[in-house]
Amino acid sequence: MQAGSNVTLTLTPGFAGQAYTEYWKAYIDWNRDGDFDDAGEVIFQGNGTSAQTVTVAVPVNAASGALRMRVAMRWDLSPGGPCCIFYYGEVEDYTVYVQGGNIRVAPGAAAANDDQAQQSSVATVETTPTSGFEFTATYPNPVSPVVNSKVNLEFRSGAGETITIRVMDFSGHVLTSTLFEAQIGGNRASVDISRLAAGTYLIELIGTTGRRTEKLIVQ
Ligand SMILES: [Ca+2]
Ligand SMILES: [Ca+2]
Repeated sequence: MQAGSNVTLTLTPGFAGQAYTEYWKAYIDWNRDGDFDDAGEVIFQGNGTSAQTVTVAVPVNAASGALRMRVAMRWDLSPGGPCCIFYYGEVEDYTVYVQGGNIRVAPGAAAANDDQAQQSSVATVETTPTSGFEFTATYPNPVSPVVNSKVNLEFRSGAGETITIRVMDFSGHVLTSTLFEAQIGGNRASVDISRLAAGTYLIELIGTTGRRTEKLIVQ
């Protein structure tokens, strides 16, 4: 999705037998602060027995990179909030990719993101750090080894050199370690996660001028 553009989405209900009236509610965490509560984050509400066509206006100040989209479909009643529990229906999370929005905000800085969204009408550009690294996208994240054996890493590097990419658990145990030839500027690498158990991990980039970690959730 390009920031500032309109994207058309089709939500199609599946029925084992006859069609029922389903109520839909869909969200995108545009500012990537971990909730669907900010202005404009409800992208669709509606109901019907067949497919729903949704026009999504991608905000110009959306965060760039991977964002979470949640689609809830409930029989007979509105699904309520993004974390509502109900019996007849389904909730699915997706990852959408936005380009041309704001510079990606590191997960640890998420709390400040609401404020940043308000001052973000200023155009931003992808920057290359003068040293070390900057993650620009990690996807899919969360990842399921049943579906994807690898996680893609996009990051910017301040140096062209051989770096180490490690996956660690939260106790600091190194589970995998590989070498990667990083270029100055944008890079894309992948990490094999096929043998990781469900849990939360850290992906770490290590070079001579710095290191950077990113949280990875394996489902
Ligand atoms: Ca949000
Ligand atoms: Ca928020």
